[in-house]
Amino acid sequence: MDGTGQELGTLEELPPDYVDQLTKQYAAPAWPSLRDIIPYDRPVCRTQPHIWRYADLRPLLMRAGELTPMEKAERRVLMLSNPGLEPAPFATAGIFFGLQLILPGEMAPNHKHSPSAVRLIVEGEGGTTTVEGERCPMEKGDVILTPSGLWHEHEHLGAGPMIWLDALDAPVVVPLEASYCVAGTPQRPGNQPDASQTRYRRSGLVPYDGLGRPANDYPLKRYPWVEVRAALLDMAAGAGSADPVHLAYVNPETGHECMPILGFSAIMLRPGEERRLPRRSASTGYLAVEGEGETEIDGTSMSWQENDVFVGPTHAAIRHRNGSSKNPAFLIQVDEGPMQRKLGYYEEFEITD
Ligand code: 1HN
Repeated sequence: MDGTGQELGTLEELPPDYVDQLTKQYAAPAWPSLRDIIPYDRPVCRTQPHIWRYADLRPLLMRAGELTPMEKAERRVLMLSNPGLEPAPFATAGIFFGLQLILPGEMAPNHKHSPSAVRLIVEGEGGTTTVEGERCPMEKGDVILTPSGLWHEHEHLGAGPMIWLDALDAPVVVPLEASYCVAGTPQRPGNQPDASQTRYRRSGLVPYDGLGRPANDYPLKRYPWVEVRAALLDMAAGAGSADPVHLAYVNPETGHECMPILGFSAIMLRPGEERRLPRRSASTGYLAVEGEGETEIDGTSMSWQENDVFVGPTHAAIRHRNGSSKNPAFLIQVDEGPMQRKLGYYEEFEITD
């Protein structure tokens, strides 16, 4: 039954010879499958609420380090594949998540590609990602941008494994048949600190020499977690107890989201805090940077700990709970908000019940 109370015509009701002729012309009537394209009231989602626990995945990633040398991998990544989207190796309909490992002394060679990638650092010390000659140290919780078309390579001169979560917009770029990669020769990074420590040291201040010029697309590649965490704690101290403590990663020159397709933001849940979110048109992924808690997505409850990754579909009802009554918990959120806002279909729905 249709939402108007009207039954739409089916393929079976049409004369078989007519359907045959259409098929031969590679054409088809829309009305028998119209509701597959535009279902009433909310999309039909294949993406399922799902959690990948770090305790389960870390040993498997370390094993990949033993099984597959870097020369055989180019990028040693385990793809987090949503059970509802198989065989596509995507975490949600719009987000690719992969856990990447490099070991001491290894290098992931220089390349660039049309999908954009963002690194959310999970574990380790002494690794760097070099983006267009800017060497970015990788520290736990850091967010590092490697936007579409920019050269990037990873190197690990420290001790112990270096592990991070890759967030790519590949589920958007691949089906649109626009995904490809170019291999490069090693970069020659300068030895000066990255822009978060120099030109964009503090929000509200931008280099004077940029005034009046067109804004740079990616002036800041690295957002150090120590700064983000401190900003969240200070925001919480100044906020009303019911206000969300939630900061978006933006381009410091424009104030716009830091990436064009995927959005990145950091959430602090106060000790004991429980928060129900308005349903939103974007799908969502989370990395638990610190703490423990429980998140319910469309009725599926998932308890998480540090470094776990969990996701939900578009239009989902989401509720977070900090499992500790003593300590704050911190999540990094990923969604397709920037793309949906640009295309004009981003929505938030009021909580009605
Ligand atoms: C890629 O190029 C990287 O550059 C990481 O580190 C993960 C997953 C799929 C395709 C390309 C990287 C990737 C990737």
